[in-house]
Amino acid sequence: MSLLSFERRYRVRGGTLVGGDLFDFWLGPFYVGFFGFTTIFFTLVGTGLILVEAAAGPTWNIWKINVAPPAMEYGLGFAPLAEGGYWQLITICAIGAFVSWALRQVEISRKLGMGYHVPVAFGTAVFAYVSLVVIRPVLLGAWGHGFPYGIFTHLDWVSNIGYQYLHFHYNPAHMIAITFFFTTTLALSLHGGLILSALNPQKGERVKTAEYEDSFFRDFIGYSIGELGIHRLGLFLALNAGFWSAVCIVASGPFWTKGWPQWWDWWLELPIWNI
Ligand code: 07D
Ligand code: 07D
Ligand code: U10
Repeated sequence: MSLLSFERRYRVRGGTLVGGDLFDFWLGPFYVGFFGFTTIFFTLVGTGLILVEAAAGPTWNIWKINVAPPAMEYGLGFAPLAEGGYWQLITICAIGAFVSWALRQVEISRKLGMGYHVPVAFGTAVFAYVSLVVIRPVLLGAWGHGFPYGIFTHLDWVSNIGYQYLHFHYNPAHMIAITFFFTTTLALSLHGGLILSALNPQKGERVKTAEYEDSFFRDFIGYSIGELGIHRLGLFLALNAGFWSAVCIVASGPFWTKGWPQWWDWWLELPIWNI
């Protein structure tokens, strides 16, 4: 069935969470839905606010534009627009747009009678973002702990926060997150490589079946996780990468204020060394 005739068959009403039939239509290839409108709304307003702040700032250089969060003195209150208020409004728009995007994925999944795996996966990225600009700042008592919106300034923030804890690589949750990121890449490269090697043969060769794919890994490492299994594993690895990232940054400050190398002193303090 070609993609176009498939779309005609499945572009049917229903599955919406909000708005009933009102927003239940497509514009070109895009499903709109209530959350399509809210995505566009928050994106336009948020991007507009970045442009307003940029217009007031010293540069239009895309790498250097910066929208800074309020100074620490404002705590968890509202700041005047030019002193971090824009950052606060942009953060609201960003969360509005990201959550709308996830809910639009939910509506599309419902329409097609599919699982919610994609929105759950995107939800983990949104959670990581919210941990940086809401959860950690609230736990520390000031919006000023959020990261600034600028291509290079957000890198400066990551570096500065890293060195505030002396050596961020000693943060155990950061280690776990990094290991999951690296393992995700390893898994994707093995999976991408295996599928291409089987399904995209040289001219004149036959396409190979799943049995070949299984046999490759059985011959190679003695075990094949299987067709469904590799996708479960991939999702598990990627979700954990985002989740442990959120843990590593929320831990820094609210739950651990010294340098991360000192965290490992628990090892030296184990009672077994004192007997
Ligand atoms: C490939 C999907 C496409 C998405 C892209 C990003 C914008 C921003 C905004 C001018 C994989 C589009 C970018 C809309 C323009 C303004 C105001 C996704 C793909 C191409 N970062 N970060 C980048 C964001 C944080 C860090 C690049 C966003 C944390 C480091 C891009 C967020 C920390 C490095 C970018 C965010 C952090 C980067 C490439 C939000 C820890 C780099 C991103 C909303 C997570 C790299 C100059 C990419 C770079 C980079 C965007 C958050 C660290 C500009 C939107 C605070 C160390 N980040 N980032 O490919 O080259 O993602 O920076 O949380 O080295 Mg970042
Ligand atoms: C937050 C992005 C969410 C994005 C969303 C979507 C749009 C739309 C539109 C394209 C989480 C945005 C979409 C805007 C675009 C169109 C059309 C993703 C987010 C919702 N670190 N470190 C991490 C490594 C060091 C430090 C995470 C490695 C140093 C701090 C990850 C190294 C010091 C923080 C990671 C390394 C340091 C981190 C980031 C190596 C600095 C964080 C991934 C090899 C001196 C951050 C939650 C992530 C974190 C974080 C990896 C080094 C500091 C595990 C591999 C030693 C302060 N580091 N790091 O979180 O945990 O993605 O954030 O050296 O805050 Mg680190
Ligand atoms: C995977 C897979 C698989 C596949 C796949 C894929 C994973 C085996 C079957 C998918 C993978 C790929 C295609 C590979 C490449 C992907 C990446 C590397 C990931 C990164 C992706 C990108 C960088 C691309 C990003 C592009 C995006 C996000 C699209 C941008 C589009 C839009 C902004 C439009 C979105 C549409 C919406 C929100 C709804 C419809 C709206 C419109 C059409 C606009 C019109 C507007 C309105 C109607 C609203 C009007 C506005 C209002 C009311 C607000 C007004 C307010 C004011 C203030 C003015 O495993 O299987 O193969 O392919």
